[in-house]
Amino acid sequence: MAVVEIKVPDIGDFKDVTVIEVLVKPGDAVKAEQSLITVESDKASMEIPSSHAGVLKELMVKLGDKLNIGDLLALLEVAGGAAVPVAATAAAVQAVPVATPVAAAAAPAVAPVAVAAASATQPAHNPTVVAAGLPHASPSVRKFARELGVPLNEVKGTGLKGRITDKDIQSFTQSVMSGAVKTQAIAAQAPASGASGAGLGLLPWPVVDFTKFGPVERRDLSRIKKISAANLHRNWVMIPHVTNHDDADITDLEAFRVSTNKENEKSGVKVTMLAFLIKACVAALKKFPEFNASLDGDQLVLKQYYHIGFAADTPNGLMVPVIKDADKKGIFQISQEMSELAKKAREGKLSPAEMTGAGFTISSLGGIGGRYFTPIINAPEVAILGVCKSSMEPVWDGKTFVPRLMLPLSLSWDHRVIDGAGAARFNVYLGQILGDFRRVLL
Ligand code: CAO
Repeated sequence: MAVVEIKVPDIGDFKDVTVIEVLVKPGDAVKAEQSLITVESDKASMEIPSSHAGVLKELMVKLGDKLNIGDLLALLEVAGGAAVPVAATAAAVQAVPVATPVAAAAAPAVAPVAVAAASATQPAHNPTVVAAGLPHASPSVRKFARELGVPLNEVKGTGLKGRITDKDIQSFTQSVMSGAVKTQAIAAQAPASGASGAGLGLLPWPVVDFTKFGPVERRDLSRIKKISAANLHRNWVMIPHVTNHDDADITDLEAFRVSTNKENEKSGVKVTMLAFLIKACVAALKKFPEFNASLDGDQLVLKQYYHIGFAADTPNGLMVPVIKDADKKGIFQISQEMSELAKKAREGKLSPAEMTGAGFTISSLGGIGGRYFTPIINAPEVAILGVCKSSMEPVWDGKTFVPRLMLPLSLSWDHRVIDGAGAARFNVYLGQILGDFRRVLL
């Protein structure tokens, strides 16, 4: 028997993360890669796995402890002397962003309809409430709460020493549901102007037995889909979105991209249109800084860094890796990093650090098709650019129609921060850069 020290692996930029869950106890048989504890920063919660298989001899951490990379977590007795560790790197850490699968926001992921009236057993959900101390709940209860999008810090625990139980989660959900129904009733009595602004007055979700109409198959949503669904819902409902559509003439840029790829065939790096779009967006963000910002109460936080997220379609759902400091990188480096990050996203190996910090996001469906769409802003960002498939179109040059390669752009923006004129200017400027990249130098 050998004793192995299990330490906190590389968890990216996160410091002083709090232990919110201890998933094992001394004497437990632990498998390699089995989660030992859950830690949480303001951006993500992460399960930290064991690098070895063995029996837990001693646990060095407790709930509420603050941890950093390299801190000792546990001592593990492993069979024989030559146990081969599993790489407990950040990639092995199971990260669950607090907000979208990429973007980070501290608000709990739950539909704002929950702000409505509450039942007597559970207080109304309030997204601004930050509970003092850590909510106590077992891993299975936490999992249950996560699946339902219930913010644990707002649930009153009725178990031993205030622990939250399955029942508490159920009654919280019921209170939210009955709140929605009550709001509907209140809305029905309210003056037509709806001046109070309270509640959404929505109908309850229809409950349908689909088997009455034909055969069906039930499939569980993936973990990522569940998280992104709750976050997308919040972002869609809480942010007053407007989307401006425009076209950019990329005829010359595409010709340049194709010739660059031909010249550099042997380098193994394929220059993508998305890399040019990232660079063009950086230039536009520099000219219109309010697009690279976040709302914090009555203040706008203007970012002086240029980290650009890009949506990646993966078998498990949507992920948004982030190209950090895109202003300091060239097209080749951005293309290479993008292809590495997209590969990691598809393999489910993105670390929390690789998914956080974006100031602006691009969602490109260009490789797939379509004309325009309305992308949902990745809170706490205030704008997102959607890009569709370019196509040859007849464009009037003042004398005649000429064939030009046109790229459809769809910019969604937060009307609390940006107004229509600013958004139109952003798109026009972006189009000018994509039409002639020399403008970046001006
Ligand atoms: N117009 C026309 N063709 C385009 C294009 C555009 N705007 N953008 C890319 N293409 C073409 C490329 O030229 C390439 O063609 P070839 O294979 O002939 O060279 C092909 O589409 C694939 O493009 P790519 O390899 O350059 O990949 P990409 O940079 O377009 O996309 C990534 C990478 C990760 C963004 C993409 O794989 C992806 O996941 N897209 C989906 C994003 C998404 O789901 N967004 C929706 C979010 S909201 O739910």
